[in-house]
Amino acid sequence: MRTASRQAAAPEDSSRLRRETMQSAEDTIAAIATAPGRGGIAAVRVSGPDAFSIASRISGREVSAASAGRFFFSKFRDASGLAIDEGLVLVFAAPHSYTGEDAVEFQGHGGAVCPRRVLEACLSRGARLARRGEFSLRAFLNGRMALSSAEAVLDLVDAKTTRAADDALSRMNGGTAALLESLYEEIVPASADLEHFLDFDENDAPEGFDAEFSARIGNLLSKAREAVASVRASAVLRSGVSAVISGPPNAGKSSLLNALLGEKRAIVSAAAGTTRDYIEGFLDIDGWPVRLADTAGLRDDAADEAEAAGVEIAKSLRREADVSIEVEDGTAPDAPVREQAGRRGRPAVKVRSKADAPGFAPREGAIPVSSVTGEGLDALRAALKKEIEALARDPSEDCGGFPSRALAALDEAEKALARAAEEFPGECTLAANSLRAAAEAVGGCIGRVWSDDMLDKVFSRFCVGK
Ligand SMILES: Nc1nc2c(ncn2[C@@H]2O[C@H](COP(=O)(O)OP(=O)(O)OP(=O)(O)O)[C@@H](O)[C@H]2O)c(=O)[nH]1
Ligand SMILES: [Mg+2]
Repeated sequence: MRTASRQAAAPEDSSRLRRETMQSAEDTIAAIATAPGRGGIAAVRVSGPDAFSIASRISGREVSAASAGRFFFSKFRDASGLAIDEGLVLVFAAPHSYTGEDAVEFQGHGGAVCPRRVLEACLSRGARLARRGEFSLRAFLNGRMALSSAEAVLDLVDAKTTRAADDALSRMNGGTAALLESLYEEIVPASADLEHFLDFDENDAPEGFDAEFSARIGNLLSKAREAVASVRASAVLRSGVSAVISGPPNAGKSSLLNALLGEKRAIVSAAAGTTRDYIEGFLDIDGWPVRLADTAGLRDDAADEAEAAGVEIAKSLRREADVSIEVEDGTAPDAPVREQAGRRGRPAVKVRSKADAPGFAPREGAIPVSSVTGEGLDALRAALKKEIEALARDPSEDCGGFPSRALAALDEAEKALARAAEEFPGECTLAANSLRAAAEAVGGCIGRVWSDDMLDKVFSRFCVGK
């Protein structure tokens, strides 16, 4: 996935951010926590040392640590005593709040005016407007949240499909760490058993060990592969997939975009060269978030400068696409095929359009689709899903730095386990080294030390008192 957004900050950046925040942790911050626009309720969050005194002044009731975990109904008043809204005041005392600081949430009416007035009332009483992500940053700095969880919170808010939200929620709750932890917990005893086995003379080696241990390595390897796939899938869910529809003019590209989106987004006309600017829409393919783009028809003899520019954009989008969808006119006898793989070098998904039209002729390898009757759309969605799943598994895929440490550790462990599977039982000492490498890779990422854990495992075999 190409994603420039929210890559891990360079160390110096994060330490600067940390310094700034540490200096300003004396500040009380406030922000509207709900989305702007019409809505039943809106929440204004306040966090920091003055949160309770600000809440006391806005609600006219004494708010203190003693009110923690409670809520009450109240009018909200500005500095001049004017009632600006009314609703619930929720009180959280440090460290049991989202940020780990004293915090208050005002739940008032939604819309454009009320939440802004409540926020202004907080600011006029000494709070400062929170910077982007500052509540979560404070939660992280106060040890309320791991960095990977803080990042997952943003992903949860940004998630565009249920599946992406579920994934972010699981990462927020330490899903990736749990995955690494459980893999590590299995590699270390295997590693200890193999070391132990190496100590035996060939003759008194336990019966059947080879077959059993081979199966065990095989198990570990498939577990590591699953973990890698799951982390890669997280990266794809997070950044989404770009799919680009291209093909000759009049092939039915814009009609296909509209049919897939279920709305008339792009102009359709019988004239060739209708689409010039590219048109994007959002598609949910079995939970995978997809940005789908319709582009200008590819031809060398564009009618004018604008169309020629559109053709250039189409070519470059097609080159950069995660998934390329090529539409050919199913009623044109020998439509020129201009195949071009997407940036991953995988072949395009080919669509033969106008399957309902009288002159339609199918072609091997191209999905027959009618944007008029909807025929073939399910088959196309299934083909897209397959492509995205392949993309999610692709080890050469750049995951935009996310979550790079876990992924690098898992990749390394997977390689080491694959080596161990080859080496055992022929080269037991090498296999033991490979298992050790796998354990160290995963352990390093979750702050566990192989040698300590290994000693525990080995000594736990001794009797008490030995
Ligand atoms: N019968 C039938 N006609 C279709 C279908 N899809 C597109 N057409 C017709 O084909 C013509 C071209 O459709 P568009 O969707 O505008 O084609 P396009 O590939 O976007 O064309 P450009 O933007 O000019 O490159 C229009 O007259 C459509 O009504 C289809 O599935 N069935
Ligand atoms: Mg078009």
